[in-house]
Amino acid sequence: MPYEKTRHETAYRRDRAGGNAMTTEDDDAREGRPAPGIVKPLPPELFTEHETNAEMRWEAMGDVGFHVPNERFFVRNHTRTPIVDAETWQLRLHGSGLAAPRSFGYRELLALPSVTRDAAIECAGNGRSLFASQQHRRAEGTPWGLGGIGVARWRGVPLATVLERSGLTPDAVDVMARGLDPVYVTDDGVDYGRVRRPIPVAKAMHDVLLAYEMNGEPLPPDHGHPVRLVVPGWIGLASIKWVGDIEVSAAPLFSPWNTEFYRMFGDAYPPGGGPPLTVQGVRSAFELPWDATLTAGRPHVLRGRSWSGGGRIADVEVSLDGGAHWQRVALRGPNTAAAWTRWQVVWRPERTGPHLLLARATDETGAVQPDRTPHNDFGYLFDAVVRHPVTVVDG
Ligand SMILES: Nc1nc2c(c(=O)[nH]1)N[C@H]1C(S)=C(S)[C@@H](COP(=O)(O)O)O[C@H]1N2
Ligand SMILES: [Mo]
Repeated sequence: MPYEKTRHETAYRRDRAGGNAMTTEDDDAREGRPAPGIVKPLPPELFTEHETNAEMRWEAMGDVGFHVPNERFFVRNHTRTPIVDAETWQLRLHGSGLAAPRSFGYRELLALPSVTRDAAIECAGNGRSLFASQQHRRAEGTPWGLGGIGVARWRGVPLATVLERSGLTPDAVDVMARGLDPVYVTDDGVDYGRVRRPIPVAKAMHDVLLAYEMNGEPLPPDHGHPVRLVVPGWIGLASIKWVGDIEVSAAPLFSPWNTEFYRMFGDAYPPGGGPPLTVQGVRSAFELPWDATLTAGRPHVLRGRSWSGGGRIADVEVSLDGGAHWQRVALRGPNTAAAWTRWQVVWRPERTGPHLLLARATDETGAVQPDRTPHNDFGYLFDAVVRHPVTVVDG
């Protein structure tokens, strides 16, 4: 077992135990709050809480359009949401990949040319609990169902603009944003420092945003106020919230989040682990409760969504009989790369009892959801076709 893995597991244990770096004062301030460190209310009909994190409930998505409203968007915090004053906040850029250090204030950023784009943020651990429930081999970490995803309309400044105005040098290779949330400390006292993770300069220059608006509003505290990265198509971790500084380097950068965490470890992977995770896989979900109850002998409109970090969704097939027969379903509304697309199918169940509903998406690169995801110790990137259980009862 590699050394990194042991430390990683410890970190996750601490994570599940309710975060870290919280003083007694913080604990007091937390009273009456929905989840440790999350500011917004988390009504149980909309969210499932996992310690410092809040998962969106798919069964509550029926009345949600293409964009998930800010108050319904999932939250993934390593520690807790900090309250950052935008007026005094400064974004500091520094490192060997820049001509000289440079700072930007909030108003300065707002005054730069902005872009708006729809993109998903999805946790690399989304679907992790299915390793246990569907593949009978559990994985370490927050037991997300499929609700560790949301799509929003982000507005902000291209990271490329800010890098160029900071004198990006031709030999820059890595760009690492660092959050202003409390440092991540494990039970046994390992201090990982602030949440940070490098991305290659090519990605940083291509389509990454320094976002200050989410669905037309200033970023809410839980989602990175005043400014976060939005890294389209990549694992959610890359989209660092509450950005305080950005290191731009002429040499590769490392942090625990690209060495110990967010890489593949396990028997299907090289002994030292796979490369740092980047692009998200293909996934689908029904907008139904897990173990939903449906009435026999009448039509039900089943709705769902499919998405991929690799591009637009090309095709979605659904099986309403546990995988024996498949039908192509109609895609509805926008179909945006690195966001998602919606679909629906009408089902008129006749037989009462348990049924399994399956949805399988293919993206424009030809990537298709497999029947099984090779296991990895930390349960990242579960992309297998999900077998969604429902029970049909007499009407
Ligand atoms: N500073 C900071 N940025 C962060 C995190 C964090 O804990 N601290 N969590 C990351 C992870 S793992 C995910 S999945 C996304 C979640 O974004 P959301 O909470 O806005 O949904 O934020 C990422 N950015
Ligand atoms: Mo994540």
